[in-house]
Amino acid sequence: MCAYLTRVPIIVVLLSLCAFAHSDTANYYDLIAKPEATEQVAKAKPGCEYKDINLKKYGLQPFQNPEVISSKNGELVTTLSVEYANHNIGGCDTHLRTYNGKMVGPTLRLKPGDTLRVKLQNNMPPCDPKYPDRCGHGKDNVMNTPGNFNVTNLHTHGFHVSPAGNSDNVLLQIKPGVEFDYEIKVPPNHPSGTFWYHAHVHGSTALQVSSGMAGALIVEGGLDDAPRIKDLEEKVFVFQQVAYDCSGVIESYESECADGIGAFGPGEWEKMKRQILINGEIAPTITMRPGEIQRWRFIHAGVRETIMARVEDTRGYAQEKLHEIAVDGLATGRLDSWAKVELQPGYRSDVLFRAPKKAGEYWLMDTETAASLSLHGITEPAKKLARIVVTGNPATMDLPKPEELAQLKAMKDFTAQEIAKLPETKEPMMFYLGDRNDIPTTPCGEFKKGKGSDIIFSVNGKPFGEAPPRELTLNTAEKWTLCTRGLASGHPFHIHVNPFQLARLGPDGKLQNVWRDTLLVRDSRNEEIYTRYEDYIGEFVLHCHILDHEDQGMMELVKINLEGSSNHH
Ligand SMILES: [Cu+2]
Repeated sequence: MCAYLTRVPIIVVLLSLCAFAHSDTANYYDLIAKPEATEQVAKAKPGCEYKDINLKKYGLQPFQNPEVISSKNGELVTTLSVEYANHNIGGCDTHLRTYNGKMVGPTLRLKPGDTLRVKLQNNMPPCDPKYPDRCGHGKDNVMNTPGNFNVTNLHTHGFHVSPAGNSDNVLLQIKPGVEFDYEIKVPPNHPSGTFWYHAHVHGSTALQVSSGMAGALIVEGGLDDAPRIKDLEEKVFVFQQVAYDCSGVIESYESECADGIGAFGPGEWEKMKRQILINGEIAPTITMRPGEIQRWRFIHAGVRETIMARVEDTRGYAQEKLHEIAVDGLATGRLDSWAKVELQPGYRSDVLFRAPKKAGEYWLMDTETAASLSLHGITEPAKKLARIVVTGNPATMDLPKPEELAQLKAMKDFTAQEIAKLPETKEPMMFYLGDRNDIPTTPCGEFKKGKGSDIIFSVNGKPFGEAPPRELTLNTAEKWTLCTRGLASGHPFHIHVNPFQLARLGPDGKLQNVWRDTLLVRDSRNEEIYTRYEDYIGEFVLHCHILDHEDQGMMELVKINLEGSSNHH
């Protein structure tokens, strides 16, 4: 259907519909006409067909952490080159946008108080009016149309740093042939933990991140120095959902492949049968001694689906739990022992894992997510993420003690009394995907589906660029209500610069406080979060971390003003 649409004038609405055109079960499918049966079908490049990947042949190699670049004398100085590279993934010769030609960006490690100096070189092919989606939003250059595919920038996801100038400024656009020096000052009191970086130009975020343009960003200290953690073998897992199409490329939202599979629509990732990669590798093999404990830093750098991480034996029975010590990089001060760790796009989780006592083969699985709980309303079948081989002499190792972790908690919680007194932010944050005529009359109000098909991706009914910035005041704290309304069942909320506190259900079924920078907001439940605006003024964004939703408008500009200079009180 989308290939067919390219023969008629392209308008935003049609592009939006393309993103949904191939789902059988999504609840918004009935808005969309069925594709013509006679559609032209492009032939897959050999090895790039949409079929299961042979793990024995293309995976199971020893687990490898990404290359590490560490700060020295208070500075981390490095270059990230954005360039095409050829890699064979599961038998398919791909040609994808990368950092430094690698399938995963280097891990950047620094300390609180350090300065991150990244020279970002855009070595993509030059802008060319013949390809209007490479340096602009398509032929008519309409905002919130996917585009800017060869334009880039750098976002330090989860960092509490300045969003202005040449710091974590995602409003910058680095064009092909341009290089730019980022200088990101990590404050001396910055929490230690697992963060990540990725490209974030409006229009191309999904396309670039889903090509593998992401890497781990680690602030050292804190948990790293704790007894019973500091000597553990550490692994970084950058989970990637690289959605290369039947030609081994990601160049368009309008696939030329069989049945249109390969664009960013719900269900298409499942139909592509691509593997979730870890640091660019297919199902790597982790070798551990019986009883050995390792520290794993999970980063969901994918854009397509939920990962429910669990360790199983080869018959599918759950094994040792994953003991979570940090959420979105921030030490919780606890050991939360989960049967499954939930990772939505943008989430991080630091876990301790103790290998089973019995030698043998185990698997880190992404267990099935039911349609009712999945991001796109479609069942996500179980997937193998990594093989764990337990072998050798047993190790006797202890998990950290509660008091050792408690003193390392990264953030100071709001007390119940403080929460009771917190003012509500100006208006709730409602993710709305649906017809322009069906927007609830008040944010987070009731949604009634009409018959229209003027689909928008929005915050509070305003696609990005249609609303003035949400203005906030430095050194204040507020309570926010987050909700999802419209045709999709949930969107992961991410806000730059300042993390937020919320109460979640812990593994014991009781509410517990946690600080995050990314949170899935389901339409079945409004979320309440608490946040302080500290240290930094300037403009930045909040958005849905299903990045193709962001690129199509599900993003809002946020502006933090100095005290006394805001205009909304
Ligand atoms: Cu979304």
